[in-house]
Amino acid sequence: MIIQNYINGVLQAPVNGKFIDNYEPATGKVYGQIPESDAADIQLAVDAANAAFPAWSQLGHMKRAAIMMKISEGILAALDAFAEAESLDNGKPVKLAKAVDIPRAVDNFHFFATAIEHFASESHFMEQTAINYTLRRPIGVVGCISPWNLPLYLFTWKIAPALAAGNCVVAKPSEITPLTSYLLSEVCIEAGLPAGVLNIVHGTGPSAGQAIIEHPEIKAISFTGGTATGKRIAATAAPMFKKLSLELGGKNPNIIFADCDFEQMLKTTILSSFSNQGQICLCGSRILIERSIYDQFKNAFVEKVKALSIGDPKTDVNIGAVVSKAHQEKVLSYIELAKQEGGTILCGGTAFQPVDERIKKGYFIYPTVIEGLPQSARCNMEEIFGPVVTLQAFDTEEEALSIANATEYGLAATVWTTNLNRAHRVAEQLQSGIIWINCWLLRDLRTPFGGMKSSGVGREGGWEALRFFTEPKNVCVKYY
Ligand code: TXE
Repeated sequence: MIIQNYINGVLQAPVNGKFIDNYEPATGKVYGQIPESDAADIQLAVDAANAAFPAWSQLGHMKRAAIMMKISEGILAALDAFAEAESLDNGKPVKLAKAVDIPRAVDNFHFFATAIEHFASESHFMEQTAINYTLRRPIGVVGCISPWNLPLYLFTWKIAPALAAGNCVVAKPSEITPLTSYLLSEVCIEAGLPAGVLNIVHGTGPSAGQAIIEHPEIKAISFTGGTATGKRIAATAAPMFKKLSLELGGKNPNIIFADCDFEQMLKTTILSSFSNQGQICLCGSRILIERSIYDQFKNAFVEKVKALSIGDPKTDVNIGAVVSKAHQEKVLSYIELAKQEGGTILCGGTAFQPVDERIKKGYFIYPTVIEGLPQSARCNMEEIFGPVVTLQAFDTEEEALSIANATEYGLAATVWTTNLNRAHRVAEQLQSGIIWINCWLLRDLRTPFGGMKSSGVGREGGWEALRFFTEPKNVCVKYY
C-alpha cells in the first residue's frame, strides 16, 4: 500500500520522491509506505488552499454543509474498511475502531456540518446611539496536525469545524498512522469537495509538520499531541501571532470514594484505564481510592484486569498492540522505573509474547497495575500513555484533591461518589478542563473540550471550535 498526498484535489507523490516505511504494530512488519513530504509539498498545499479560499468561503454555509454531509455519509458507507485500516495501522482492536473511532469521524463531519447552520454572532446595542454587530469570518488557510492514538477521530475533529467555518485546510496526520486519512482523501474526492479546500500532506513532524507551523500564510494551528511538541509549536508560532489551539498530554486522576456505586465504578474503571491500550489522553492513569475500600478495590480490579484478553487486534480481544516499537520500549521503561521507584507490580508488567505466528513480532504489553508509589514518583507525574495505571490510597477529600492536582497536567478527571454535595464540591476544585462524575468518556460534542496547565491552550468542540476557526470583527454603526 503506497499512500499519496492529497493536494489541490489530486492524489500525488511528494515533490522529493521520498517515502518512509509504515509498520503494522500487531505484526511488526512493514506493510506500506507514506510520502516523506517537506516544505515544498506544504507550499503546494498552501497555494492550492489560497486559490480555493475565495470560492469556498463565499459558497454559503448551507452548500458547504451539504458537501460535508456527503463526506460523513461516505465514511459511514465504508465503515468496515475504515475500521480495519485503523486497526492495521494503529494496533487497536477492530471492534474498538468499529464502535468508537470511525463512528466518531462520521459524527464529526455531521455535527459541524449542522452546527454551522446554527452558528450566530452577537450584537451589542447602545441606547439611542449605535449598534455594534460582530462579524465572524473564516481565517483563511489553517493548519491541523493530529496524533496517532485516535487517528481519524482526532484528524476529523479538527478538519470538520475548520471547513464548516469556511476555511481551507492544510492537514497532516501522524506519520505513524496515516492510512485512514488517505482513505478520507478518496472519500473527499468522491463527495465533490472542491480542489484545494482540504489538503492532506503526509510526513514527519520535524519536516512536514514544522513546515506547516512555520508557513507565514497559515494563520491558525490546531494541534493535538505530546506536551513537548506543543511547546515547540508554540515557540515557533507565537512570535508569528498565529492563533493556536493545543490539546496536549494528561496524567488524569480517577478518584474513587467509598460511597460510590462499586460495580458501576469497577466496570468503567477497567475501560478508563485500558481502552485503546491506555493510549487515550483522557484515560485515568492515576487511580486514587479511599482507604476504607482500597483492598476491596485492589482485589476486584486486579482480578478483572487479569481476565482481559490480549492478542491479534483482528480478533475479538480487549487489548491489541501498542502503536510502535519505540512506544512499546518507552512504556516498558516506565514499568522498570516504577520498580526502581519502589512500586509493586500487581499484574502485567511485561511485554506479551504471542505464540501465534502472525503476531509473534508485534508490540504488545500486558495491562499493568502498580501500587506503592508516592505521588512524587515520576511514574505518577509523567505521562506514560500506555496500559499502565497506578493505585494510591487517600484518607480525606482534601488529600484526594491535593494528590489529584499535584501534576503539571490538567486535562481530565473522574470522580466516583453518590454524595451529590461532594461531587459538585470536588468538581469545582479539580484543576482539569474536563470532569466526569460517575462516568468516563461520555461525550457531548457541544461541550468545551481541552485542558488547563501543561495540558493545553484553548478549547475545542461546539461553538468553541467554530469561534477558534473564525476571526471576530466588531462593526459599530452610529445613528442620529
Ligand atoms: O507525539 P508528537 P509522539 C504523548 C504521549 C506520547 C508522547 C510523544 O505521551 O508518548 O506524546 O508521542 C507532529 N512540528 N501523546 O512523539 O510528536 C507529529 O508528526 C509540527 C499524547 O508520537 O507530539 C504528529 O502528527 N508537528 C497525545 C503530531 O505532531 C510536529 C497523543 C503528534 O506527535 C512536530 C500523542 C513539529 N516540530 C502523543 N513534531 C494526546 N494528547 O492525545 C511532531 N509533530
